[in-house]
This record gives sequence, structure tokens and C-alpha cells, in this order.
Amino acid sequence: MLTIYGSPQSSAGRCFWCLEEAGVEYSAKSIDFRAGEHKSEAFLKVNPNGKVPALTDGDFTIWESLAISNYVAEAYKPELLGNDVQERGLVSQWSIWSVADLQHPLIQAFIQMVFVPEPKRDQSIIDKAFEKLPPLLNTLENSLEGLSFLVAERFTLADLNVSFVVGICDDVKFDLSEYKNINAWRERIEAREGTQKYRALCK
Ligand SMILES: N[C@@H](CCC(=O)N[C@@H](CS)C(=O)NCC(=O)O)C(=O)O
Repeated sequence: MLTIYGSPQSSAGRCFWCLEEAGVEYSAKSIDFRAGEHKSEAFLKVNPNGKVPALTDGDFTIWESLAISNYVAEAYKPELLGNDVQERGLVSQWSIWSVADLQHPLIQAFIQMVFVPEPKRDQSIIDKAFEKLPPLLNTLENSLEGLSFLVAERFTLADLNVSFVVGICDDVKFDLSEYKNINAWRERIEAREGTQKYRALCK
């Protein structure tokens, strides 16, 4: 039996979504941050970083969200990783790009807008973060020209991981209306059963 540690509304969300896409049975264990459970001796045995997500599959334990999703896909629905070495390379490329490049400015804005109380909010951090987004979003917009999905014209972890991060634009109210290809792609992804099952977990 698989157990995912964390909540669907955190960075564990991409792993919950992947588990839904893989159609695998799992249980979820939320970690109480306020009570310091993430730094407890018991949880540090699961993830020595004291962070969620982490996943156990029987005796096997893995942490780091992209690695968890890769493991779940490899073990339970390998086509999510691509069907040949080139597709797998491109799925990896987009997944890494989503966390290494696109996520950074979005998280900077997210921290200010969601965690920092309004009187202490630093608008200049939000403005600088927003300035970094158009070139990144243009890369995605142009790459989607004429395509339904990012790799192999089929939904893969590339779509899941990149759209998970693009979703932070909604949280920080970054206007995506000019990005037609991105919006059409997000609608296609939203229509999927796995996506809907994941969204239901977030309610
Ligand atoms: N790179 C890690 C980031 C994990 C992470 O930062 N998780 C946050 C929740 S979204 C956390 O557990 N923070 C607790 C802490 O930093 O003490 C991943 O993607 O798995």
C-alpha cells in the first residue's frame, strides 16, 4: 500500500494528482505543521529534510515531489513518463524547468500575497517576480503552438508538472488572458478525469 504524506493543497499536490492519474490505491497522511509534526522524530525517519511530500510504498520510502511522481509513474503508469527515450527526455526537461525556472518567481509572489500580512507585504518583490514571468510563459506559449499537449500529443507528467506550477498564477492573480495556447491547454488538462479527481481532493 502506498502512503503519501502531506496535503493536496501543498507542493504534495502534484504527487496526489499523479497518484490519481496513475489510478493507484493509496492512503494520505496529513502532517500537522503547527504542532511541528514535520520535525518530529517519527516523520524525520520518513523525510530527513522535515518537509512534505514524502511517499512510502511498502518498505520503500521516497521524498522530493518530482522524484515521487516519477516513481509512481514508473511503477504504476509508465506512459506518463513518455514511451521512448526521447519522450522521457522531454518529459524530464519540462518537469525540471517547471520547478527550476518557472516556479521560483511564482513562489516569491505567492509568499508575499498569501503568507505575508498585507501591512508588511513588499510590493516590490511581487513586481520583480511578475517581471520575470512573461519570458518564461512565452516559452511555454510558443512551445504549445499547434499542439494539444507538451510531449507526444498525449498527456504526460510534463503537462501535469508544468500546469501545476502555472496554476500558481491564479493564486497570485497574474493575468494569463493573453496566452491563448496556454489557456486552451489548461482547459484540455482540466477536462481530464484524473485532474477532476485531484481537484475534488483540494476542496
Ligand atoms: N523541493 C521540495 C520542497 C518541499 C517543501 O518545501 N515542502 C514544504 C511544504 S509545501 C514544507 O514541507 N515545508 C516545511 C519546512 O520547510 O519546514 C519538494 O518539491 O518536495
